[in-house]
Amino acid sequence: MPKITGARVILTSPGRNFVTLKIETDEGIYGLGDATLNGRELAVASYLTDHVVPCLIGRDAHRIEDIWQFLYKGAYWRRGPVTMSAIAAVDTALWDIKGKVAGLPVYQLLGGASRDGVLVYSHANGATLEETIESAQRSAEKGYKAIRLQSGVPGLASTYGVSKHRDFYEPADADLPTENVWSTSKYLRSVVPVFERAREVLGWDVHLLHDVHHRLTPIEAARLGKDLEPYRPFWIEDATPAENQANFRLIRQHTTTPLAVGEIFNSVWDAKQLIEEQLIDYIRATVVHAGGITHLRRLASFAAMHNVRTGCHGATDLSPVCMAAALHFDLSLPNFGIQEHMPHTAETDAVFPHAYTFDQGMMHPGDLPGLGVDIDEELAAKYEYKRAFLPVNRLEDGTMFDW
Ligand code: GCO
Ligand code: MG
Repeated sequence: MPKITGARVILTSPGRNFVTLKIETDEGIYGLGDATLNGRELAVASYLTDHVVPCLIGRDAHRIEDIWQFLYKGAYWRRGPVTMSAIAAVDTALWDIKGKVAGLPVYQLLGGASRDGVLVYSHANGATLEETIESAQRSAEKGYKAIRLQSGVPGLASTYGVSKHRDFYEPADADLPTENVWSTSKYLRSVVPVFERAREVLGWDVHLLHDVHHRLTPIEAARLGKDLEPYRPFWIEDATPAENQANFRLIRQHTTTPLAVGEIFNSVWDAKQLIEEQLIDYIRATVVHAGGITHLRRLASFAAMHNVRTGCHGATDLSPVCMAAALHFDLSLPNFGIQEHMPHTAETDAVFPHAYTFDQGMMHPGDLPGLGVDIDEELAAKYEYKRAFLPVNRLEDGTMFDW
């Protein structure tokens, strides 16, 4: 059995911050886990270093389930993004180790491939409708079969999903939170024309998606879902905040547009009612924020019983270590739906060399033992952690709103 001899947190910022846990064993084999919680990185780093790592030393690295239960039940304070991201990092690193010891890619340990590749969607964005359509065309040219459309809203200076950079979207952009201004009525008027134009230009063979980013009330979301029906969106994402899961009942009563939610969920309990009552079609929780591969598998199995498929979050703040883990999970899962893919910058890819590949709108985790992703520690050390917050959102009259 590989015995855990050490574990440490590596902070690096190749263009954006990443927190990575490296677990070492007496057999010289190590594993990696992503622990990045955007805008709150140091909280997870401290949770790991101060409260988790001391409990890992000397344990059998093969006992993934037992270590998961130890960290979850043993803390007494269950759930929450900080705790669950820390547990996820340990869990992911242990799956990496198990794969390396077995000489098998992690997806083989999860039951083997259920499909040839993983369907991914890109993030197409622009300050105007025309720019968004151009960005979507670039995605289609790259081979994406599914494209999420995010456009600037006429009359609003800036909004979620619209990048300052042509090819990379990075919302955590400031030492103190940037303030955006929001108007639901302006936004609601702006979405349908984007879909209308996208269907004219891109046709009907591509899946189109849209992220509402938790900014509508249930009845507003119901109206948007209904208005978009003629354009057959693949889904609308985070239509309304989901702390109150019953919110989705109202949306469901009014529209056949598929609903996706869950990128900020960290436990199966966050989605229990949503899944049991079949109020959603896709669950978007991901490896790093929802307790690792072990917990996400549990969530996905529960979802499968209720016709809910997965659509894991995959923005740039989820490191290549998380992306690799997600791809192994996606490839193996019977009720996989789709995977988000926002490419990382060349600086990030150089710090995290990886085996996963993209081809014609599909990704594959590769066949290296373990996760197939590494960290170049020397290079990582050159990029010092830099505080970076996500923006906040206010209504035009100054009221604090959902970002
Ligand atoms: C997405 C997300 C992101 C988040 C970001 C927060 O669907 O890709 O909504 O853009 O805002 O990951 O850290
Ligand atoms: Mg989103």
